[in-house]
Amino acid sequence: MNRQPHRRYNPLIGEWVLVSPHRTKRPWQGKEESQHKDDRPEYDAECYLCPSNKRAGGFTNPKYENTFVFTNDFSALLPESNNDGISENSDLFKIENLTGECRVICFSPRHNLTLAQMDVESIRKVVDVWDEQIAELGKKYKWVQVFENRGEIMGSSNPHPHGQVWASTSLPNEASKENLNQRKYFTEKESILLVDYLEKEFEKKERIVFENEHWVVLVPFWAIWPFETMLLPKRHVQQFAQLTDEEKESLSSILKIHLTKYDNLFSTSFPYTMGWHGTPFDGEDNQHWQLHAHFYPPLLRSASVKKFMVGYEMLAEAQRDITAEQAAVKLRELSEIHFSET
Ligand code: H2U
Ligand code: ZN
Repeated sequence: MNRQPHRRYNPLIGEWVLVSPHRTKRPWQGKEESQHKDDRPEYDAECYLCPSNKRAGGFTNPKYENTFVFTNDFSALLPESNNDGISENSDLFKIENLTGECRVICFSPRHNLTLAQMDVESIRKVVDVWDEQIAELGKKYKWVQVFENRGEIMGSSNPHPHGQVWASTSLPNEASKENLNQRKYFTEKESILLVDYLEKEFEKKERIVFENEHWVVLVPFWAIWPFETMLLPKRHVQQFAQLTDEEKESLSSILKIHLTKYDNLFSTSFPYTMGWHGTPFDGEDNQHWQLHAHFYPPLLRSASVKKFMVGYEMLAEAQRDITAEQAAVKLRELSEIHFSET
């Protein structure tokens, strides 16, 4: 299976990925991302997110000491929208109104850190903010998307350590696909898709990267991005609010290790988009849901060569060269000590 082209099915979203392991030997004369030396100061007077600084929206940040959450000054979703004039619901033209909120989460007052470089105690504060934000926004909105866009290559607009949360009255596409597929599996098998999947992965041991008492990081069988991973609790947990204090503590420490390994892969501050998927807040009991985080990093073979989702990917289906198993081996073997400290 490791050499021949094949397709793998992603049961979580109901889509296929083409795997072409024999292609890893092809020469590369394409784009190489320029590498910036990370010489950020601890505090940057020009940064919109540093404590006490003025933001682009005109507001001034408090002199925060741990985390700081504010409403995005350029929110993609708004709590009130008045779209009465443009409602349309025919077969070919549909418009749906939605409301929502977008917030920015500063992970640390220190401009020159990343989650990977923060200590476990400070990462725990970020975990608690995620927890609080999901609980608070979940009271008002059906879907709460916590995420982090890291690195210039991912379009992150600011190097200050931060993430975002967007909440909306309707389920976005990815949430909707995962909801549907997990529900279908639950109805047919009376068990939970990702819980069953994890059990099988523990038997096979081919794609597990790292585990601690409560959590596991693995490269999913159906991964699309070269070093894509999922982070899952070892027991059935539907939503953040169900995590115990101990589980949040060990989540903080597995995050530290996972992100350190990522940085060590190409000795660079590893870019990625990560985010949490838990039950929708739609009033259903949603037994079929299993909480998990996705990590989608774009780098392929070095700190400067990224994978592009173009051509066949845009027109036909996602494709990868290095297999999920090969990626898991690479990640597994990496040190848990950050390269900058050795
Ligand atoms: P990204 O780095 O992932 O783009 O996130 C930064 C967010 O911060 C972005 O959504 C917001 C941008 O709208 N922002 C503010 O709300 N106020 C500012 O002063 C700068 C950036
Ligand atoms: Zn800053």
